[in-house]
Formats: sequence, C-alpha cells, structure tokens
Amino acid sequence: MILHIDMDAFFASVEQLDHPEYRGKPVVVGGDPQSRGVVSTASYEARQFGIRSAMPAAEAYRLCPDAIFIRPRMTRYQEVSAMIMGILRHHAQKLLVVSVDEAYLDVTHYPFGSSNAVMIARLIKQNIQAITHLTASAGVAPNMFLAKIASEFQKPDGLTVIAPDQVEAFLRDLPVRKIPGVGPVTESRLQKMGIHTCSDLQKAGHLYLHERLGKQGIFLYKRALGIDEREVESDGEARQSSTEETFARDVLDVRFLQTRLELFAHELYAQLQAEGRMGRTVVLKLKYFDFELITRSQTLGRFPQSAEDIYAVAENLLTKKTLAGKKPVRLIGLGLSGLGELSEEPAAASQLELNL
Ligand code: TTP
Ligand code: MG
Repeated sequence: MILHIDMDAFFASVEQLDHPEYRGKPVVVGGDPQSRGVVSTASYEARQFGIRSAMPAAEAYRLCPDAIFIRPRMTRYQEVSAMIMGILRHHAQKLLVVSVDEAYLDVTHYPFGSSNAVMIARLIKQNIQAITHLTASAGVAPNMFLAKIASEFQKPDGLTVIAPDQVEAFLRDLPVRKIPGVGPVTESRLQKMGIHTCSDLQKAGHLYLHERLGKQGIFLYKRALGIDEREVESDGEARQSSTEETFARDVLDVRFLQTRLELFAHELYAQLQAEGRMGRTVVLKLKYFDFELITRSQTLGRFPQSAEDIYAVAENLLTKKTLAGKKPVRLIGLGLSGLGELSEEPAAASQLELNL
C-alpha cells in the first residue's frame, strides 16, 4: 500500500503556529491585496469565506476584509518542511517528497497489508502533530494516484483509506477534475465530449481518448480505471540534484510558478551545499498540460553563490524561454547539472577575493 501525506493549509498553519494571535482566525498568505498579488494559501477559517489558492489577493480582501493578510516566509516553511520530511523518513525506506508539504511513502514491505498501512498513517499523523504542532491529512491506497485522491478526500486532519476492493466504487462518480493533472482547460475539453466523471472516461474507451487527446487520453483512461504504474522511487538520502512537482491543477499563473522556483532554488542550494557539492548549469523543466515536455538551461561561469543566484537564472529562463503564463503548466522542475565538489573551485573563490 502507498501512503500520501499532505499538510493542511501549510503556509497559513505555520503562520498560525508562529503567531498564536492568528489562531482560529482567517489568515491569507500571499501577495499584496493592494497591488496584483495572488493568494498562496488560506487558513481553513479563511476558506469559509470562499478564499482559495491562486485567487487574486484583492478578491480575497473583498471576500473577507478582516482577514489577516501576510507575505510568505519561504525560509521558515522550508525549515518546517525539512522537519516533517525527517519524521516521514523514519517510517519508510521508500519516500518520495513531491513538494514542500507533500510526500508519498511505500509501505508495501511492512507485513499484514492494508491494516498496517493505516496504523502507520495514524502514527505518522500523531508524530507530525506532536513534533510540529501541525496537522496533516493522509491517504492510504494501492497506488500513488489513489493515495493522493484519498488524502484530499477529508481535509483537514483526515485519514482516508481506499482498500483494493473499494477502488471501483470510489472512482465511479469521481469528477474528472479530481484527477491530479486535470486543470480547467482539460476539464472543459472533456466536458465538450460529454465526459464528466471517471466512469464516463471508462466508457469512452482508450481508442477514442487516444484519438482525441493523444498521450493525455491514455493517461486519463488509466487513471479512470484506478491504474497508476508509477513507483515510489526514493529520492535517496540527499542525492538528488533536481526537484520537481506535478500540480493537482494545471497552472497558468506565472507568479505561482516563480514562487515554486524560488522554493526549489532554496532546496537545491541548501541540499548541495550540505553535501559539499554544487553545479554550474541551471536546468528548468516544464511539462505543459498537453504533456509536451521542454527543458531550458543556462551554464554559469562559476558555481552559484546563493539560492538567489539559482533563482535569478531559473526565473529568467521561465519568463524568456518558455510559454509559462500562456500555456497551462502541469509539471515544473528545477535542477543543477555539471555537479562538482565545492572545494574544486578554488579558482573562482580566489578570483572573488582578488576582486574585493
Ligand atoms: P497545498 O498542499 O496545495 O495547499 P495547502 O497545504 O495550503 O492546503 P491543503 O493541502 O490543506 O488543501 O499547497 C502547499 C503549499 O503550497 C501552500 O500552503 C502554499 C503553496 N501554494 C501556493 O503558493 N500557491 C498555490 O496555488 C497552491 C495550491 C499552493
Ligand atoms: Mg497541503
């Protein structure tokens, strides 16, 4: 069985943790409502007013002028995220961290099947609560796709299990927009074909879907049947030099993509720095909603000296060399290649000293 863990209203919950006076109140983390800022996330209290991620902050302000509006503090969220992922690492050899507040664990190797998976999920939720004072929602299911849907099913502080014999019933009336990767564009395309739920996808058949939607059609057909062949491949102890995220909904908002890249840049820099390594080539990867995959890269004269250095290059690639903002994005990734030991670059370091 696979476990999916997703923190509840993550950025907003961290703010409520650090500022007890915000607890129980509507909190909106994001850009400035006075200018053209966008909502990153909202506390569950704020969601009662209809405030949602990716909404213009000005609209959030109209919905609830009394809400507490705050700018994101990425470094702090990163710190808490590292703590949470540390807890998860104790519970499974195979752990795949997919975003700042989300991870998959493969617990298949534990004996006693799904009941044990549920016990582990419960234990993980308790551990996270005890150590960070934050709540997470968990999904337990036979594969990654179903586990993700399960963790979203009862938020916040939820625990949903989809046992193998419940998969068919669970998917029957599931709206297509619940399939991670289906955004408004794909949803309306499907609607025009009369397809609203997973059973509609099943009935349409793979030939028809392939003909109309190509690779994406096959992907949707498989998901509608509850099939997901991906394996939870452990990112290995701090071995990775890239990080990526597939969004639950396709993203058109460039500022959101920028925020993600900023976070990735901090993650990558901190990780490689800790390993005594660095890379000179910044690689940006995007997969558009129609599954077209592109990479754009730029090689620097020397190792980046900070997370901001990496972000600046990535951001430039994003805005100048891709269709971000024009074509919805399904996946974004950032990596560094041309890896070397930090100690191998004395030339650049002394160069720097000479320049001072
Ligand atoms: P999510 O897990 O999608 O959202 P969430 O944790 O705030 O709320 P919940 O899971 O309970 O529904 O995203 C994790 C964090 O990523 C979120 O706290 C803020 C950030 N984020 C954005 O900055 N912009 C966005 O559009 C989304 C969806 C998330
Ligand atoms: Mg979350």
